[in-house]
This record gives sequence, C-alpha cells and structure tokens, in this order.
Amino acid sequence: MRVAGHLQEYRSHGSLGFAVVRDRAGLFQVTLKKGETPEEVFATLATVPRESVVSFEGRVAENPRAKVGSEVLAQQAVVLSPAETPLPLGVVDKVGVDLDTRFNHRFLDLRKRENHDLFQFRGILEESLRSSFRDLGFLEVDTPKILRQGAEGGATLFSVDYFGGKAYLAQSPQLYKQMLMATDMERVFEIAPAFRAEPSDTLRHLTEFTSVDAEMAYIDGPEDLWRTIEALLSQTLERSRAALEKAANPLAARIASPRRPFPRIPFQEARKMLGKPPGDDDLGSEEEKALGELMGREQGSEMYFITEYPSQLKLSTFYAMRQDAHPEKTNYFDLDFGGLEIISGGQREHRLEKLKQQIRNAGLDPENFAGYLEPFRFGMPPHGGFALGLDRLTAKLAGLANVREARLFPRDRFRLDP
Ligand code: AMO
Repeated sequence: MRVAGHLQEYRSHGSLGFAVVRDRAGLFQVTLKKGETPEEVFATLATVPRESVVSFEGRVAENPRAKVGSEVLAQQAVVLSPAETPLPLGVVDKVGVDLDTRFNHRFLDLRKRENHDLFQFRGILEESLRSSFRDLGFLEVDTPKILRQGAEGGATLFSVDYFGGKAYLAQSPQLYKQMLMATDMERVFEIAPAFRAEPSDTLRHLTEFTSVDAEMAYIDGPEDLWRTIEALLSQTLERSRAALEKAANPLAARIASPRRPFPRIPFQEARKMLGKPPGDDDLGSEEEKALGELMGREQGSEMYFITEYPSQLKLSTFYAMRQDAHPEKTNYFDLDFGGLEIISGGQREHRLEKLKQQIRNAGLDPENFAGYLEPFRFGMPPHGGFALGLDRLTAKLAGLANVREARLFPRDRFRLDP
C-alpha cells in the first residue's frame, strides 16, 4: 500500500527507523527495518527535513506497540515536496507562540491537531445551523454583497470602485432579507460574509465576518423571534454535539444544551442589575461581561436576551420598530452568550410612513432608499429577524478568547495577509 503525509518526526534506533507521518486522519507510524527496507530509504529519511511531504510504499503490519496499533513497513520512500529549514513556526512545539506569528504562517498553524478539531467543529456548526433552519421552515438565499447603499450606518462601510462609480461592500444582508419578506417566501436565512470597516482593535471585532442572517414574516412581536432563536440554537447545538461525538472530536465535551427559555431582560433592567441609573447609552463590553457573570451565577443562564433597546440608541437603525405605546423603546434585542453579544435583531417597521420618518430621523434621505422602500408600498407583512456572528459563536463555544482564532484567515484593521 501507499501512504503519504507530512513527516512530523523521524528517529532511528540501530537496525530500525521510525517515521511519524501526519495526514488529515492524524498520525501514523512508518517503520524501516534493516534487511527488509532498502538502504536508500534509510538514507533518504536520515536527511529529509521535518514537515516535508513524503510518500511511502510498503505493507501494513499489526504492531501493538505502535501509537496507532498498526504500522507500515516501508519498502520505498519518495520525498514529494521537501520543507525548508528552519520552520517559521513549529507544528508540534508546545512553546507558546504569539498570535501574530501564528497568523503570519497560518498554513503551518493549521496543521496542528487542535486547529483541525476547531475547523471541523466550525464546519459542523455551520452545517447544523443550516439543517436546523430548514427544519424550522427557512429557505436558504444569497443576496448581493456589492451595494449602492449601506444598512448599518456609514461609518463602517468599505467602498469599492465600481466601473468608475462608487459602491460598497455589504455590512449585512439587512435590506435584502427584508425585501424578501414582500415575496411570500416568509422565512429566509443566509450564511455569508459581512464587511465592516471596523477600526476598533478588540478581541471580538473583525473587518470580515460570517453573518448568519434570518428574517421571518407574519410575526406578532419579538417573542416570535426569541422562540425561533431558542429552537434554532438548541437544535443546532444538539446536532453539533452528536456529529462531534461521532467524529471523536474533543470539542464535543464543550457543547451543552442551553437552558430554555432564555431569560428576557429589558435593557433598563439590565442597567439596574449593573447598578447603573436608567439611561440610553449602550452597555460597554466590560458591562456585558459583568452581566454575563451575574446571569451565570444567579440564574444559571449562559444565554439571555437583552430586550427593548432604547430608540435613541437605535437611531441609525432606521428599520427598527419603535413600540407604539412606548416610542422611547424599540422591539430590538441582543442575545448574549456568557457576556458576549452573539445575536442582534428585532421587529422591523413595516409601515411605510413611519419607516420614511425614521429614515429622516436617522439623518438620511428616503429618496436614496427608493429601491428598499418600494416593497413597502405594495403590501409588506409585519416581519422581523436577526443576525448571529458565526465567528463569535464558534470562538465562545470552543473557549477561544480571540474571535480571530475562529477564522482560517482573519481580517482586521491591521491584517490583510495571508
Ligand atoms: P449587528 O451589527 O449587531 O446586527 O451584527 C449582528 C451580529 O454579527 C456579529 N458581528 C460581528 N462579528 C465580528 N466582527 C464584527 N465586526 C461584527 N459585527 C457584528 C455579532 C453581532 O451580534 N442587520 C443587523 C441584524 C438584524 O437586525 O437582523 C446586524 O447586522 O455577533
């Protein structure tokens, strides 16, 4: 048989040689035996640098002492691609390497077992989200990422040259998922990149992230969204855990079913819990963390909604529905997971005149949103939706402090390579 992979290590002991080779399944051992393995194979292995790609021809032998139970007795070895020395980053070294070095040589970093486990987990999570959305009656859609108008405020828009004119990278599929509510599709979701010219250098902000968006029509209020989110996350986590267990992925142990229902804490109540007076300024990340600790300690809840965001805070979110009876409050909410915001969403304003007024209140011109507004003129059902940051959810579940680690090739203010 023929086996190939990265040569992680080679040792020789008298008449024996042992090569530890790595492929996607993990490690396997290739044994060289004087008398049985040709001399030139010994010679090749003695000089080939670690991490080279080597292919072996040989026969399989059971060996209870080999790490993997069986081994390949080599007859032939071919170096398919030698690795230069020294390696810019060790693959097996346990010494801590800083994150920048890891990202600079990410392909080597990604050879590490724990990263294979992590990205297998991320893939499973994404697949489980898709299946769970489908079970809940949502249709998967793709909306454009090159836009004439932004949706989340001008400050974080990336502009691109569009044949001599100006266009923007989508910060969110917001306006499109809402337009689809006027089409009888009723429930849509999308998993796609979102771009934010996010200047803040934090552990939870990227300039390109994966946004898991959903929108649903004929809701009576935000409660319908909360129930959908509870079902979506519970199903997704159960599916993920089952798939991880099947794959013997150690991250399975980190996935617990969240306690339902998730507590709903009105924004002003959250402020009170943090000892802050009533007010319209947002919670900072430290306050979110403190709330997460409180919720975990006092209510045993890792996941909870912060509801009724103040209208003042959502001024630029012109599409957010203000409560008719309490115009100072919106039907908008966040879902925090252990002190980290992972979802944001709410009920949208579907009444044309109110919506136009809110666009003006945000300092924008409804004329510029003619395309977005048109569906509201011809029968737009009440609707709402939300977006979940896949990178944040992955990081949080896997216990990573920095959201960058949850992406293969992260983008932030300072990083465009590799
Ligand atoms: P929002 O801007 O709150 O809402 O984003 C939704 C979720 O996306 C994630 N997220 C980010 N993750 C990494 N880096 C970033 N820079 C970043 N920005 C956001 C977070 C956040 O909770 N259109 C609305 C959603 C809606 O109302 O449906 C929106 O985009 O997890």
